[in-house]
Amino acid sequence: MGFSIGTTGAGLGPRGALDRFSDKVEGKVFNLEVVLRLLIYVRPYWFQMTVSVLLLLISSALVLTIPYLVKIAIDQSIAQHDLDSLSRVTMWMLGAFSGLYLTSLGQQYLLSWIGQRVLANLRNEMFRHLQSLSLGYHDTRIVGVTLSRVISDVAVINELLAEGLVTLVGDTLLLIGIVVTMLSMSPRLALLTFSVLPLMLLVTILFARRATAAFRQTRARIAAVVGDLAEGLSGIRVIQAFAQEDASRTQFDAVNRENRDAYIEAMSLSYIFLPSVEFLGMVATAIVLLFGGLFVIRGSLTIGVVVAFLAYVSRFFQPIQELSQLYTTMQAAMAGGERVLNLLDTVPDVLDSPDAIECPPIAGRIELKNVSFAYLSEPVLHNINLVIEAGQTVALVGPTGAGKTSIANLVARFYEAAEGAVLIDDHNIKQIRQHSLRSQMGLVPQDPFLFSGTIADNIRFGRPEANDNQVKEAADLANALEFIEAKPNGFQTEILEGGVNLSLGQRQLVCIARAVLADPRILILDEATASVDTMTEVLIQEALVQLLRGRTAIIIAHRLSTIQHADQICVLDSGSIVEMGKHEELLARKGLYYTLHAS
Ligand code: M5T
Ligand code: MG
Repeated sequence: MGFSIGTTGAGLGPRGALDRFSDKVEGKVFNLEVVLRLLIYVRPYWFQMTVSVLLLLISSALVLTIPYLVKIAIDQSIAQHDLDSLSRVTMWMLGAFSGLYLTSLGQQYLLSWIGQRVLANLRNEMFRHLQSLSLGYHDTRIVGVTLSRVISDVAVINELLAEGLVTLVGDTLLLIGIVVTMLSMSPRLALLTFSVLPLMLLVTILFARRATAAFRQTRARIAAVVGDLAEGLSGIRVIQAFAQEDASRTQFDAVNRENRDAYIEAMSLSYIFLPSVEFLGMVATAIVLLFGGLFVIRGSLTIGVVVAFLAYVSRFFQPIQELSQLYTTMQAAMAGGERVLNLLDTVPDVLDSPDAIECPPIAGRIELKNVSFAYLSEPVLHNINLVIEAGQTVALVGPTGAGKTSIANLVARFYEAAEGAVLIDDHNIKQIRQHSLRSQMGLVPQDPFLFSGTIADNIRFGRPEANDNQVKEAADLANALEFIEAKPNGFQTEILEGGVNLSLGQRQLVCIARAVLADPRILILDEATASVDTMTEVLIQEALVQLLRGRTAIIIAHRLSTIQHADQICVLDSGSIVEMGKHEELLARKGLYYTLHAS
């Protein structure tokens, strides 16, 4: 069953920055479907949950008992000058206090025990799901926003599941209990005390309405802060390079200020509301004192009842405060829950068909048959036909934006071809499990990515069980050995996130070594544009000869010198294959290849 996305929108101002991050799901305070689905995550802990609810019931009952014991102590023991009974009641009271202490302690502990487990499980599941979503999904999402899904949306759901629902049950029971006890002790005084309730109800409703809107604003704006921060940090090089720190700061300052103001507004409502509730509580206390006192003077009520009433009244308003705050928590959790479930419900664009096979070791023949493709709506590849026999090397060349990387993306099945078919060894790529296909494929991407960790870790990435010798051999084959050994820590050199402490050429060499070590049947090498000096280029070329032996390879080259020995050169222009043949043939033809080569 799908989830409807709220149509109310977040009602944000006209700022573009905010719209990018805005909440699309807001509004409902209670969404049964969301709650039921989220409760599934609590189900494994049903036993602990039951115990926790039992403890809650006991502690609520104890809360109710204590003022009653005070009444007995005053009316029966003290008034009757009965020391025995007084000490007995006091013992009871101490027992009740200790019970209350222990039950609330146990209950709180259990709740956070359950809550943190639910939180961690949900985050794990989201992470796993994010991993399974194809690049088509990630391309169109802002990383900061995805982060806030996994971090803050999940946290607010947890707040609801762990504390909210229990508060709801506990506080409601406590309220009912107090009302019933007060009514049974003295209906007259109880009704007089409850005369403040309509006013209280009014204040609460007014608050809840305003607070809903205000807190919604804060959530939309905190997402904007996170999104802006993430973008500002990942783009820090460019920002600094163009000396745009001021502009970037101004923009951050703006979203930050909006967040601050929205928060202050939301909090101010609480600052008005909470003291109002307290004030009404004082009024109720005054009523109890005045009328209770009057009844005592007239002899129609005992002092003990008045004292017990004072205690009940002071307990009465706390659940009301908590419940009205729960209202905003619930709203946030419903919105967060819907967003999280939407994410979990997103089906990857690239899906293995149910009868997809575990791919046997492949020979490595690749065929693209009438393939057309678009990332979003604009077509990028038109009717591509290309056959690469097992063991052959094919070079893709062409001007920037021609679609070379896109062909590689389709062969690696990062995206699904809209029309036509990609075949590997005569299997349609859709009929092969992604995992089994990619484990036989090595990719050196255009922007070589390295993880934080050592150089050795990075080379070993695709084959974690490889020993140090094999790592070294791979580095040697990739011609990376020389630069690695020149580093003071050699293979143990720590690489910073993204590999920023290596040059682009060095990063590419490490990525090539990584691909060598994984020993794939099919190798795709997307050469980084002109990032490599002539020396490194010679190294890479030498490495390639070693690397390609006995494999099928797709080489995307910007320097045509790299690919003169390819079995076939395929020239792309604007998403179509315009020429195909060997180096000499293509030169002789004096077409696009000739022009590219000449330049
Ligand atoms: C071909 C678009 C791009 C271009 C066209 C990789 C990628 C590309 N595109 C997207 O919309 N999303 C993407 O993730 O597709 O791009 P390409 O295949 O990357 O071209 P290329 O590899 O031949 O170019 P280059 O510069 O690497 O030599 O219109 O907008
Ligand atoms: Mg490219």
